Amino acid sequence: MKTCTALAFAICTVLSACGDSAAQAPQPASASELAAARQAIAAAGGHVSTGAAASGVNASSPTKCNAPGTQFAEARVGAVADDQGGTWAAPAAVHPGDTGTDLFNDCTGSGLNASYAAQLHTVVIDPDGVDITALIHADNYFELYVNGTFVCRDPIAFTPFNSTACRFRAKYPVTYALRAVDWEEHLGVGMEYERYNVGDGGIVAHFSDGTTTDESWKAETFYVAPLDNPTCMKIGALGARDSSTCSIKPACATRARAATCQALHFAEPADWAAPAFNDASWPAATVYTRAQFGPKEAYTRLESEFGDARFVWSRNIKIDNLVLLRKTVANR
Ligand SMILES: [Ca+2]
Ligand SMILES: [Ca+2]
Ligand SMILES: [Ca+2]
Repeated sequence: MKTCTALAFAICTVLSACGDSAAQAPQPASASELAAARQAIAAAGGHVSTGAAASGVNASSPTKCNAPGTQFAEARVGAVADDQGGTWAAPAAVHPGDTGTDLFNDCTGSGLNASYAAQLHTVVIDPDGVDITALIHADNYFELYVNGTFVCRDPIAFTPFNSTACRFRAKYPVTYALRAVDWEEHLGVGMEYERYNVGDGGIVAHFSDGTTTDESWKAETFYVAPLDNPTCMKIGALGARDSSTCSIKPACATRARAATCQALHFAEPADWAAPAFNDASWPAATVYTRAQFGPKEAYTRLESEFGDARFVWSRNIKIDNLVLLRKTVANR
């Protein structure tokens, strides 16, 4: 049942925002409020693109799986232009470095890898540090940096879902930094499958020094899509981004209208993973329930090894598609 009043019908028709949730939706903002919102986003470094990339290239990820019948989607990266002539990788550029050791990989591996511990090699960051092993499961892609140095990346950037182990030697205080991407098929508009589904993200990580993902981490979003209008993004006093009030089912999220979908892009600071980077303005990571995250076999088969690590992301697990997460541990 549409909830538009006669008076508001014309506005509702234009915005296509009169679904079941429209009763709770705020009144359309005035032109001056929208202009102020756009100005705040631009001042915070936000850039707007519209529509999907025309093409993409493989994201250093498999082009097929060994096992027939696996739900495979190739991870590709496209380029979209913003309204000021800038170009952005969508959903994200991928670090060219080494992949970690498979914990679970039923695409290019043989499923559960019971002998992963014997296959680990150590990335030496600080020669006088301690050896720490990370177990990571991401929906869909991660890169791990420790004390500002790249350690490993996810070998499968899209699907099927997998999990990965990486070992490194680092000295306390240790700054953990995860770069996480909810991958997409329709590059630049944050959607997947023929039905233009708005996919979701999430990541869970356990480190052998007892550090786990939880609300004590910081998490900031750098690519938000799909959006009917980027002015739904709220910018905090210190510049933190909050898309939690943006629709997770925008009207543009259909095959017919996807070309009108917009995206917000923010540049990743070159030193974002470094210990000295100031993440004071970043929001705390949001913890998601098991039901919200929906862990797959790549996690559930290893659940006891992940211990009490929590499923985390930024404040919008649906449309925040590139999320950087950090935590510094003083000592263990
Ligand atoms: Ca993956
Ligand atoms: Ca998404
Ligand atoms: Ca996903």
